[in-house]
Amino acid sequence: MHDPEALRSLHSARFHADPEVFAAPGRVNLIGEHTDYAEGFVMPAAIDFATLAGISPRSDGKIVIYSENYESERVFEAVELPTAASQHWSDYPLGVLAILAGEGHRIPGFSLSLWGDVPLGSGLSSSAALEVSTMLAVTSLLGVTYPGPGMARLCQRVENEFVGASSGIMDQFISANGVKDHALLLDCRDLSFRLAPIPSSVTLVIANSMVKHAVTGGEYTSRRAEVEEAAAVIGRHRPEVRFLRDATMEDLANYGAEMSANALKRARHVITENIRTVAAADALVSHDFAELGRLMAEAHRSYSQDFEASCEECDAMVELAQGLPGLIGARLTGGGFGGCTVNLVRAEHAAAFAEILGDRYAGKIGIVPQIHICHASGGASRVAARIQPVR
Ligand code: GAF
Repeated sequence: MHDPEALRSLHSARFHADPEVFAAPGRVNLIGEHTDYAEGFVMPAAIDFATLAGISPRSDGKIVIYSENYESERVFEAVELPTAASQHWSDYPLGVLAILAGEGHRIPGFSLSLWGDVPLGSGLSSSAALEVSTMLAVTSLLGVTYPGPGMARLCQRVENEFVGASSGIMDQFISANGVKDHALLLDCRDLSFRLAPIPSSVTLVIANSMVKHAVTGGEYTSRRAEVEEAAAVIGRHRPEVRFLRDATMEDLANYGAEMSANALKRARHVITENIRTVAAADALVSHDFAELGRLMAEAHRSYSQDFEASCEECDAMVELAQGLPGLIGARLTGGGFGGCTVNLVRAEHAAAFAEILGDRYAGKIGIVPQIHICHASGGASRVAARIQPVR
């Protein structure tokens, strides 16, 4: 992660004020894809890529937001903030302000600097990191504290209500509540979770196919609609089933013929994925890596064939990892249609694994991938306090 002191210096030089600095991580999901909005299970870990947000108050009633990544600044009157998205990077911080204003907070003037190293559009939740870091910074300025799960819900509302992406709770939850050296088995129904330690002998190797993915795009939304269609069909017969979390394979055998062919396949993925995700947490906790790898392989097949959310490049990245020394399990991670694969790899083999996988992928696909050796990190926090009085 970038040095918070560097963001502090940048902020001080730009705004002549000393900021408090907050960080929120991106995430990788080990297993449990498109299950969060079906009130099911996911098992993500926060990673050591993050967005940093530096904030200091202003007395002129303006809100000035600077992104170092985009080298772009936007200026607003605190009393006249935009109420709709404009397909701009600033939608995420502005969405945070809109949701907080809707919660009854009066938003004062401030300067905000943002910098992040979560690769954009790679399925590693750069947008959740941006929302959560901004949320922490602004609530700290307001003198308000939200518990981690509540903050995650507010940030999910930024996506759903302001940005216009119909995403679930996973990304914001893990960014706000991640625990160093652990994955979280999260129950997306009540947000309870169980910690699954990732032993130091196991490394997260994240391989970026370099195919861009977008949650705001049509594919994510249409998959979600198909999942909901399947739940609605089952619910006509069993009204207690409102989400696929409560559906079974027997329901699909009984009522699948009443669904569109796509809804049936999507439902098969979600129902089996929930079972695999809980089993994978047990396998990780009990160090049964053979079983964990088997479940990840099955999850990838289901995600690719039933959910049809992979692509040729990501399938190749998973395929090319097979048989490499140290591999425990590999699958496409995140919202799908591009982005990254997650590879659980024995630590002593991680560097060689990354190199060989990169070469194999470049040779086959003709694109040089970015491959990151990551560790499970802690969730969002304040990383630097204000040290000088504000001028
Ligand atoms: C994206 C969404 F933002 C998450 O809520 C989740 O649905 C994921 O895709 C798929 O598991 O990251």
